[in-house]
Amino acid sequence: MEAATFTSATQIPTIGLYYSSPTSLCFSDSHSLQFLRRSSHKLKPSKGFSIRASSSVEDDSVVTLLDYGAGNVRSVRNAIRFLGFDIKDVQTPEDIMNAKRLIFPGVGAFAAAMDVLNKKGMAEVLCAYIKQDRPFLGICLGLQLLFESSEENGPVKGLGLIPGVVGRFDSSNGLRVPHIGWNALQIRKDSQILDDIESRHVYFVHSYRAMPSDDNKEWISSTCNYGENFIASVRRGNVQAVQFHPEKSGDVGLSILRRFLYQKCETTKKPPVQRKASKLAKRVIACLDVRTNDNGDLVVTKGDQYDVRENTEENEVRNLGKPVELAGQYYLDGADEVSFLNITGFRDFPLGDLPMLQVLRYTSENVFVPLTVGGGIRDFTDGTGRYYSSLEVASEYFRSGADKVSIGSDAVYAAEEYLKTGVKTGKSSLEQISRVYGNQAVVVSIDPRRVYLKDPNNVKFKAIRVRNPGPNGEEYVWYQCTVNGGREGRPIGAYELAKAVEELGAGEILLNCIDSDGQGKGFDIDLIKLISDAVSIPVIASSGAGAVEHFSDVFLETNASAALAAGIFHRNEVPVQSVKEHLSKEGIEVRM
Ligand code: 1PR
Repeated sequence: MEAATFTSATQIPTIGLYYSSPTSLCFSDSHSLQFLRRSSHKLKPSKGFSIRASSSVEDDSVVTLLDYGAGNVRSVRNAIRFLGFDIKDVQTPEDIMNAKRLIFPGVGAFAAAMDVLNKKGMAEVLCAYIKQDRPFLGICLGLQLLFESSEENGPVKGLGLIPGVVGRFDSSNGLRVPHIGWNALQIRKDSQILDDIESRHVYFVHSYRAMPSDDNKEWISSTCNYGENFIASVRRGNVQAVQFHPEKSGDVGLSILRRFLYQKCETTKKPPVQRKASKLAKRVIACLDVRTNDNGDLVVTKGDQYDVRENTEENEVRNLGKPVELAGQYYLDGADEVSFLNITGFRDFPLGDLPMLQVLRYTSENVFVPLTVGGGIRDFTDGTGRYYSSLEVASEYFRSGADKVSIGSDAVYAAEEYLKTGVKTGKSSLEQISRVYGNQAVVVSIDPRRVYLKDPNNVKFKAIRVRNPGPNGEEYVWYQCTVNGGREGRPIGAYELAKAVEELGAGEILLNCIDSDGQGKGFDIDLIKLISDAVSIPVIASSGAGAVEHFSDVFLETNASAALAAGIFHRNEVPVQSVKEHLSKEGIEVRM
């Protein structure tokens, strides 16, 4: 279908941005600035900028948000505020009926969400609001709840407005579940909010989906293919819902939200662009290892095989920039995700590390792609004897703007225990967090080191023949997991760990390699192939990227879903965009 754009009278520009300070964004082009002045929109100094609704809709510059308190909707709030709207939270069922436009970003599990809606007397009112064809935008679970029921821990009855049952993706044929990443939409009918998408990718993260059928076809505005065609969005009149996350889909996502919020604008046709999204894209992730330097400043650092200190007399911590600033830059450069690893989190208590939480808060105000944070996620008792569960630590990270948390050392201990006893206690940080926030929100970061072997039978862990033999000609290795930033080797291999954490509830694996870290000689293809073939959750290849070809190598030779780099991006050796252009030229689908 053809795309549309806004007429000049109510034109809503595509906004170019640059960072002027760690916490603020500014318009980069005069057109956008002129637009702001012309339509008397205000700049909000503390939040970078904001567009007020234009005078014709000034009274409508409030969005009602149905946040039933089950999890993190901070990103949706940030995106709404970024677009210049104020938020009114639903406190009572009447607030739903009084809404001029309602956004429902469902989070958590289907059953828990229905339970809250029913208990608060909101389910019935929500149905009435939607049946009256009032402006509504459901996001993710906010789409699924419109259906009759879900198989998630069920069957569980939904709102019953759309015929169909929400079921789990079938992973028995090797499909990686959760479906995480940037995928293409097939637009099925006119859907005003999707008019700017054309053939560009949007961000999905979910394990359950609704399927198209004759009974619900009049609702479907787009589908997406992931192993099968599932419903990506629905529309009937003023009621819309999307399975993907517009608040995490970069500028495309913001334009979807903008179109929902500025409904009164007329549209005109826009010529189609050349971008072609057809399937799940391989992701390119920028990683920021963060720690406090010797002056007490939080800096982005970078290790050489995990040694982050300069090789000088002072031996100071390598300083490659400011976390918020760099994260913002990578977002503008086209990174598909940004990861923060608090690399000394294992010895500091993360909730005592307020600057890290502050970094997340500032970053999430202006960066609209997924943010992962890791480091120090574990149960902890502080100096006063107060106990904090790992779930509380993770919750604070989510509240501060993280979409996923990454667990390193604590996942190793949990996997060791599980392999020893064969019992899932449900008490590990991994199990607790994935139970509450879903496994798509939990990444396990593995820090393995090569241990060379002459004979693979000499070890009880999975050993493989590698293409680069060891210092004494050894042809085999096993990959020993480490904890505490590589300081301590543990009696478990990366292969055994990966399989165990998948069973314990990890939704994704961030696969580092200490030997390759910071070397710029390419990813450890043997390791990445081993792990990405062993598990059915997505694997992020990490450590060793030094040139664009290393990214194509890892995607062509392994089943990695994403590739992460740090040093080459921090030192401006290779921009994110060059990596993507190269991958695209090699026929590997990426989000452009
Ligand atoms: O164990 O739960 O507290 O988590 C600590 C986290 O911090 C883990 O995810 C661990 O990987 C990370 N970490 C700990 N120490 C270091 C260090 O470098 N001294 N960083 C560290 C790990 C590895 C990558 C790096 C890639 C790409 N950093 O994330 O960014 O190797 O680098 P490159 O492209 O420059 O080669 P816990």
